[in-house]
Amino acid sequence: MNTPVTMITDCHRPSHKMKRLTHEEKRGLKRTALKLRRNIVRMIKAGKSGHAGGALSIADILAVLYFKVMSVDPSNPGWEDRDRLVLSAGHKCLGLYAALAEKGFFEKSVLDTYGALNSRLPGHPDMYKLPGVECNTGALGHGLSISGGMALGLRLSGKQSRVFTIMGDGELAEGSNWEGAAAASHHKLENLLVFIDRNGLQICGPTAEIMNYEPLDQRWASFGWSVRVINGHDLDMIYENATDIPFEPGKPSVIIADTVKAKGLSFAEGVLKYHYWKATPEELSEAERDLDAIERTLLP
Ligand SMILES: Cc1ncc(C[n+]2csc(CCOP(=O)(O)OP(=O)(O)O)c2C)c(N)n1
Ligand SMILES: [Mg+2]
Repeated sequence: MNTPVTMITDCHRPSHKMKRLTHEEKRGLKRTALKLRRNIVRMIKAGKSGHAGGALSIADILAVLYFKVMSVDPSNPGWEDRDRLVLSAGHKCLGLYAALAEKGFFEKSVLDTYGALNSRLPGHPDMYKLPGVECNTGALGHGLSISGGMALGLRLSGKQSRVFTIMGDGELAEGSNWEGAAAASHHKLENLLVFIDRNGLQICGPTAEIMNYEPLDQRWASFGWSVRVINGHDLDMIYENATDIPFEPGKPSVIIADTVKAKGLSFAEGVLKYHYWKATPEELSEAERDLDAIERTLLP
């Protein structure tokens, strides 16, 4: 592809709009991301298994979005002027549940019902069961088009609200995404920001081997998007770029976030089988030890 790429790698683009985290804000967000990872392990412990890998790889993105970027009100989940988050890769829902619970959309004790019959936390998110879930996802490849519709609707209603969408790199194999990408660019959806969680793995192997869509930056740029590539665990980069949309006037924005699947659990990081973790008691103890070790690095 010969399309010019507007990509900025490890972005620190000088911009009058670009905001920065203070030292204290960053420490707070690190603690929040750790809490999200603890919530994810708590649900796995309750349900004995679940899609942990992809939930853990987006924990830092979710922490920054819910705790520093998005305008949402847990006491009024249907507030018309809220920002929306669409978890297109719905199987990563343990990450979403972890963030919504931490933010106060529901009691944390609900996390312990994961995997139980009639739980409000099903294996894929259900907006009719849980406040804060914006739409039902799980069948990959639908969230981007839904997000585009939301973003267009918000603009037509004169709202300032933004739509944040999280997709998996394996999810990009679904052809419907590329219709959604073309439509978002056609409609110049400046209020739409997509994160691609490029953890390099999908359900049954490396994304590049199962269905290679690289170079992602050029591909998205060729669809008319403004593209940036960042380290998806770098809280500063997530914040600075997520608060800088639209990256270019008249275009939707996409962040390709390089992440590590199952980030935070030393024995599981980048290991395929933790896409869906059937947890043994020993692994759960090890996970807690790993998270305790992270916590010690955050002590004052
Ligand atoms: C339409 C559809 N086809 C297949 C699946 C089964 N499936 C669940 S997760 C997954 C892999 C997704 O990989 P990726 O988007 O990279 O997510 P990750 O877990 O790496 O974060 C697949 C194929 C699905 N959920 N929906
Ligand atoms: Mg993946």
